[in-house]
Amino acid sequence: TSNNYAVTAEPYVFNFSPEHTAVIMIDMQRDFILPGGFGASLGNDVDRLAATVPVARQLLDWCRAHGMLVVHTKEAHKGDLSDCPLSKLNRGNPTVRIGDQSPMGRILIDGEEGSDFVAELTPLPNEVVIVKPGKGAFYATELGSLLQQANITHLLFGGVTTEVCVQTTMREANDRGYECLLVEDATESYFPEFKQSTIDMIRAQGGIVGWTAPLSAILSATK
Ligand code: TIU
Repeated sequence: TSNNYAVTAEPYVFNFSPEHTAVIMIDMQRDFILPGGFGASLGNDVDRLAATVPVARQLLDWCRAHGMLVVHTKEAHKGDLSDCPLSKLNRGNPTVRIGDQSPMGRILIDGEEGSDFVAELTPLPNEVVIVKPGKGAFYATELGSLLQQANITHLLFGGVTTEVCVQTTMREANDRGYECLLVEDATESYFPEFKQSTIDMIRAQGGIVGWTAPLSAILSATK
């Protein structure tokens, strides 16, 4: 099928067909967005990220209404930490480390309260959840084979944080041949200048990593 939707995007128009497009919502977890979790333990002001939640929800709802494949990722480790490299566990000087107890259970451990998605972005029963040990969603996960089996060629991205897990995953996807668009107001960073730089570098050089556009451009995409 032809790419029958046209989105006004940077650096130029992004064409896609919902049938061959997935939305990938990156790591909209309490551990990054709410106080007392992993993001806060690294010294970040997590309040910045909350504003992106309703926008991310609108993106998901548009994609759901258009029958698209919906993928949610979560950065989370096994309880025994066997999938967490020591380099990641020991990095920096956080107040609490991955696996330690927090007000939302053990930090960044799959199944714990903090590792779960914020309420507004709870996956529907028919949607895909990818648990990933790294920043990129392709590393050590089934995402690549799943997208291949579903005949996906195009990806829309939202989630947190823009320059860490979102950018890493978008670069991984770009190298695998996917046409990628980042929804600018459905993503956020603890550092506003890093978000803007990431958007700038993705769409520089004729779209070296992909496209970016605000949610309004998706909602008003022309057929
Ligand atoms: N620290 C930071 O900005 N992000 C992460 O550690 N993970 C994600 O981006 N999900």
